Amino acid sequence: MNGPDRHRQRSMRSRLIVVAAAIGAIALLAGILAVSRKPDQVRLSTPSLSASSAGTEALISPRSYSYKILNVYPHDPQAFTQGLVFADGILYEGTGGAGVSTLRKVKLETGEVLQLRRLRGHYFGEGVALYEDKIIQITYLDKTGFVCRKDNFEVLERFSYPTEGWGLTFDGMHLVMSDGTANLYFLDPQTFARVRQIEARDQDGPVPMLNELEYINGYIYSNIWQTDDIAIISPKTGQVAGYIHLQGILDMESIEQPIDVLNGIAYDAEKGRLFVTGKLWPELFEIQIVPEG
Ligand SMILES: [Ca+2]
Repeated sequence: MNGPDRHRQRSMRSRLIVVAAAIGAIALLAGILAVSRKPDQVRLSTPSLSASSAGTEALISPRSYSYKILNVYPHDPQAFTQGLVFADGILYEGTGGAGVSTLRKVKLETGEVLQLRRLRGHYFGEGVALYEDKIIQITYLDKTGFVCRKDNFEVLERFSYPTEGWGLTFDGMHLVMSDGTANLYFLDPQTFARVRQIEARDQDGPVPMLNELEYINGYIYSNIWQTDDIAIISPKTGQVAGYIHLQGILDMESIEQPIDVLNGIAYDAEKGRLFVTGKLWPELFEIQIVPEG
């Protein structure tokens, strides 16, 4: 290699080093900006963990969220809420109880029941999810799900699954189902075949008692049975990215009737509204989640 060629090669190497250094500086700056996002800039339903950080999620403690009540709506105090979803400007609700389980359409603002289907016999209604023009309702112990027309609740078909049925939601591709353990099962929405499953985990291990579900902006929100907490779960890894603590949301001093636990999460994707309620609760809340600490 002669002199000029060596010089050109050295000069090119210098330029490459400068370019690489510039790219590194830009990447570092972007990283600093990303890390310095203030907590109040975290949008509703968007935990601080990104999908790209899924591999490191196991090392990070779940983030804590509190809540702010934006609106309070009436809720049927006879409704043992097991499934809740919002679409078409109304709530679709599945209720449980032996002999009294229902599927219903509910007017958000008034709590008025617009349409109601009673489940026959011993079927104990659990989670509900919408898929295309259908609403799917699972049951507690009968390993049976019902596929109904969304408009008139006519039963189109039944399907079975091997576990108990607790919560149900649709993530845009699969139905996601809970069964009271820490597992979430992803089902083909047409054949109901199990495609895959994940285990919800936080820094202390598996998180069981996953109950009513709602898929919101890339995460699965799940009531934890017998608690006032909602877990925000990565559908890729099962890692719990955050907990929403809803202690005190229902003013117990003004409640005289018997009530049961917090259960029921619905999301109005169009307007970004998050709704929660509970079994036999006389109220349903629109909330904003607020990062703690
Ligand atoms: Ca739901």
